[in-house]
Amino acid sequence: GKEKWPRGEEKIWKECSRHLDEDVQSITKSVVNHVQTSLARQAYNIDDLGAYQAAALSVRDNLLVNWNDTQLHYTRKAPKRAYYLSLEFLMGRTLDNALLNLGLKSQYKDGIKELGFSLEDILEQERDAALGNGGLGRLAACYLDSSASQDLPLWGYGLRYKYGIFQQLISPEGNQLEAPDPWLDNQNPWELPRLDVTYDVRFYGHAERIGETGRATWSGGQEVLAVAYDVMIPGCGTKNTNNLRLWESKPKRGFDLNSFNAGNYEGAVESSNSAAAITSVLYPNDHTTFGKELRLKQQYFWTAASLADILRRFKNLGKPISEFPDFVAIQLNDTHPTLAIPELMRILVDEEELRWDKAWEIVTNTFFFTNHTVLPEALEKWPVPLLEHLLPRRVPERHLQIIYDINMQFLQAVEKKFPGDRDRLARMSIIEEGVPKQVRMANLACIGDRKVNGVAELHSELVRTTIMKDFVEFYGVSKFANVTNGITPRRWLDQCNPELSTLISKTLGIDKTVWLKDLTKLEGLLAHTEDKKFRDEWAAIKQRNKERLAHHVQTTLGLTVNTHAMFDVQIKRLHEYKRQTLNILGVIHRYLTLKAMTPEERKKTNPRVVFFAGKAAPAYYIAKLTIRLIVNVARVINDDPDTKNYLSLYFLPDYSVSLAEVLIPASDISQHISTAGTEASGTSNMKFCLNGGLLLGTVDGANIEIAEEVGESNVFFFGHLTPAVEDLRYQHLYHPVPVEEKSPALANVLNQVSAGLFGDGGVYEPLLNTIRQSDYYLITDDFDSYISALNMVDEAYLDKDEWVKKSIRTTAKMGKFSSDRAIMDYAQEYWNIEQTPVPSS
Ligand code: KOT
Repeated sequence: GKEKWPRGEEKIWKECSRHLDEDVQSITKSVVNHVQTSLARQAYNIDDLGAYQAAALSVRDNLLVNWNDTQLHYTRKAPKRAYYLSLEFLMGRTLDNALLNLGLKSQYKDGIKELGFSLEDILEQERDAALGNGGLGRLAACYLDSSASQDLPLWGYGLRYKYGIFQQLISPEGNQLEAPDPWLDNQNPWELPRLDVTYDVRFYGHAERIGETGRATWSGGQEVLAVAYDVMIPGCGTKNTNNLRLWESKPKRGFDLNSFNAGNYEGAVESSNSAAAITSVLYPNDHTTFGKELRLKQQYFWTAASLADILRRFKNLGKPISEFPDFVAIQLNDTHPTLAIPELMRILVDEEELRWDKAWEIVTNTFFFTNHTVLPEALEKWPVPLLEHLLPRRVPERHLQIIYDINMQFLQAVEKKFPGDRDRLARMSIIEEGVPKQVRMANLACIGDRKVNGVAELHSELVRTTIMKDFVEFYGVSKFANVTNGITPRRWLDQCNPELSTLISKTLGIDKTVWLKDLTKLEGLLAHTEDKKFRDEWAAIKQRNKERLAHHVQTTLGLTVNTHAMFDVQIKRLHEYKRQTLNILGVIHRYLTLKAMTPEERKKTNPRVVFFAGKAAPAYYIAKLTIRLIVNVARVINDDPDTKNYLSLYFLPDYSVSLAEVLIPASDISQHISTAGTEASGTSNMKFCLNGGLLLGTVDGANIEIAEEVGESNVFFFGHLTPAVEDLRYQHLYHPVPVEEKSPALANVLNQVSAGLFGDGGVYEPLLNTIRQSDYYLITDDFDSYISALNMVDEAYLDKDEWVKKSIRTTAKMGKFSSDRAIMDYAQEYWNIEQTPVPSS
């Protein structure tokens, strides 16, 4: 018979159901309740950390109400869903964002105050969830926020790393040191362990066929369990609360009792350690691939578990498998999850017993692929022997065989279209010949996907004309599109710059939840640029944000920052293509120029404070040397009584999402100065401009589209353009011109560094030689133009009133760069999913 549902009295279930705590009184009650029952503490022994934990648990209870309603609603309505597969989700802190999105910030502020704490202080207790390296991971986090805010049925899938991006320390000599980031040490209130949601994932081993059945048994190798942890993603101004499912690896069977009983204790726990190792740490490399076995294990473990979970959810709908692409769209964040393509083929052919062609049609209608870089060294390739060794061979070498089969069919089609073009076949093949052979993941991702997109107009064009050129000729251009990146204005304006948010709401005369969800409304600010009082308020907020940053530097580093100077900021991963070197050499040039001036002349200059922050990949020697140079230049110039009022320099250690939230609102000018054509998009450029900071940059990535929106007169552009880059590199190789001739100013700077002005010059030779020799990133070509751009910035800054107008105009025109626009673009143009708002009950 049919089971009675709910069990017990429906009335009692309903009456006892939890609702949002919306008044201050029930909020304080729930916080105190968590202090006593969840933390087992009391009023007399609770500190800021405890108060944070209790408040977080109470907010989590509220999130859960919405999360449950949302998941139930999605299940009942059964809309098509999208899944965002990303190895990185750089979330930062959660409490403040949850309060904003639940609309409970002021109530919690009051409630916390009644209990004797300040909300600002307890927010500071939270550790960042730093499960990402930089732009790619932060983009994934912004997209989750926007998907919930736009009521889109989207889940994220990633890994629950025990250790996030390393903590950066700076040694007395100025070297970067790395320490682990044990972010889960004081329990994470934002995740729900789903210890019952598990999947088996197998590595290594081999298969034997059972008789004539075609089925196979698997033996040997390693069996690992994927356990789900769910992270709630609240939307702004909506009940919709999406899910981020992170997998943790565990040994399948605890440990091996046989070895244990035989007295081999170490052997008994060894395999259990190796299972746990899979999700133990985020790889800290950005824009490089290392071919490490553990990284490949992470990728397979995560894609296999995610696909199994997605398939199980689809099967609950009771639809035929042929309708899979009508209910499921999967976005691959770069090539890292590309093994999902052969894995889905394996499931469809081996387990669902579909014919190859039918399975391939499903696969190529399900997946979508975003490329985030055209730098050749960042394109993933895996050695065939490594794949062969690692993947479970249920039927001998199943995944590789599938990859080979995909490749064969594809190359036959290419041959048909371009008969006899062997070079083309070699370039387009998934397998790169060589010793060893390698699997080109971007080729596989392109072939197995519905659409490929870049992340800004210029970048998407470069994808079409460089790395995917052959594929455009084969498939036609419509498969290759653009979705310019975006950022969430909730975190990157309202949370990080609450005063500016309040001023904007007041000036526009609308509630913030309205313009935060339709960012083009910011254009309304343009009508107020001539209002002196408004401009003064605007400038005063920038000033207070500078003071907040100065206070942060004072309390963390013990250094006093001149808040009357212009704040000039470059914060991002350290990489040669991002050209922090250009910036630091420019600082040295400015220092030398100031030194050569009389005291009277110096007084007429524009005082400047330069901030750097960013991590270098632990094995990236040149990037680490750049940090060392910055730190040592800072030491010298901050101490020089002749110049220190006019120029100072800070390297802020351990850059993070939370540090960005303090730095960005305080910037007058920020630098995005990559060699043209190398920065796919950049997203911090958008964050600075949204907060009224002006942009100094090259004609690259999203800088171009920002300038299109705010007008070229409001940005400072310099440097060679993308089409010139290839030529210049050619000249460097075949017609080298000494730096002395190209830029005497730069030559002088390099010589001063060599000569030891900032300590042992010899240390920096390898870095200086990258510039003197091949200069792949065109420092010598762009230096003079960079210096003139800096001078233009100074000149513009001296006209304070005009500067503030530029600042307002910049913020006003940033509507395009909301991640809400970007996520709706993916939803409509790619995934074909619909907004599915949860009715407010
Ligand atoms: C890292 C490793 C391999 C391939 C690509 C990457 C990568 C690219 N990591 N971060 N990116 C950045 O992605 C951002 C979001 O799209 C862009 O704004 C930025 O320009 C990329 O450098």
